[in-house]
Amino acid sequence: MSAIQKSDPQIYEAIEREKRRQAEGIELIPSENYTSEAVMEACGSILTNKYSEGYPGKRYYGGQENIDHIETLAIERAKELFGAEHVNVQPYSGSPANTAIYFALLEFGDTVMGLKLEHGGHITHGLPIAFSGKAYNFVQYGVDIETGRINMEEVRKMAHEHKPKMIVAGFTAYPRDIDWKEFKAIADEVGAITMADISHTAGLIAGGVLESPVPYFDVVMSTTHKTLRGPRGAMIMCKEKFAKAIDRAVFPGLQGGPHEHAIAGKAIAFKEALQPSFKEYGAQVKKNAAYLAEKLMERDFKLISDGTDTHLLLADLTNKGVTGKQAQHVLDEVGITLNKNTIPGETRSPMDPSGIRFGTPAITTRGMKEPEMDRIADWMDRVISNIDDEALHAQIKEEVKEMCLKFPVPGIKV
Ligand code: DSN
Repeated sequence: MSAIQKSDPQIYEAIEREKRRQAEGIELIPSENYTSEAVMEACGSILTNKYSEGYPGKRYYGGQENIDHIETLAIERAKELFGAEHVNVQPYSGSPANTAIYFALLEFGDTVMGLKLEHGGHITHGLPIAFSGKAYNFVQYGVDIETGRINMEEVRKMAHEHKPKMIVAGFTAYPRDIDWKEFKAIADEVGAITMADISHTAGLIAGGVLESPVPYFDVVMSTTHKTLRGPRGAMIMCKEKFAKAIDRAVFPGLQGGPHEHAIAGKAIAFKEALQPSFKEYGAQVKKNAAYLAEKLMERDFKLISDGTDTHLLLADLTNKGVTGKQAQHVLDEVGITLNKNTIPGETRSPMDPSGIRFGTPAITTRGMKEPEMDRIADWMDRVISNIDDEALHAQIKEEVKEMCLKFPVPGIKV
């Protein structure tokens, strides 16, 4: 980083501080991870200089021999990793990818089913104030408030009543595995297109520890930077019959020049995910999350759905007498980062909700296992149960830092 240090000391200092924060703290935000040094090198490479509108072999600019090779490698590796018929690796991120899918396969005003945001969906799954909710007639299903799980009979009933053109099954705050086959069966009963948003679980699916929707669903998209551990960005997989529509919707429908530095990073991440070690990673992410859930429930944490099948946990803190916002703030102070989150049946505002959302992808990348989950559960409990005890917080902050420094973060030398 000597070039940044010379040319822009303010940015340099901020990056150095962020490096320390990442190295010395416990990252529990379930959508975050530590990508490899190889991926970061690609993202910071000279590929950022190139324009390459179009697709491999069909570009609108010259000088594409290397770019075409890189993008083709990314596509081929993604196909192998997920067993997909067609892959588009150009979406800038998850929201543009979802928007491109709707643009490709729906008309404005069409009826679509998606999970409510406050029950674990996403803004692009039909939030009324978002583009998805304004451009399309989203009918939103929820989870059963008692069990915290999706009630597939409810989904079936709604599908038969509303006859959606598309059913979206995708989640940002749902801790349980998804019954893809049942979603597909319901969609077939009403003639709906199936779309899966596996942004959160793609790494676990690639690692073989969660079932994949790819064999069943028409379209499956994912961000590439969460459990998949690649660079920021997204990808769309689909059945061959939708390939042309998806590609046209991404470019020129929605985007201009693809970010080839990020696409090179995606290609590298897909290669990494094809290695046997990635299966071990996926299995440990899941084991760590289940163990953390167990240790927190022993300490009277109320987890939505009483546990997790994935990397993600959602806790209702009402019985602990603190809000999600307070917990996020006080845990931040000791170096444990997670996010406040609404819970199913939320009665508070999204800015100060009842819950917290957290998970194990990033800490598992550092090599943390069950003994560390035990310590994390203990620290979370003591901090949340003593939110005004500054002396305790200072002591825990030191303990957190000491443990973290034993588990290196890729690309950060402390
Ligand atoms: N922002 C992502 C998450 O945190 O889950 C979803 O887009």
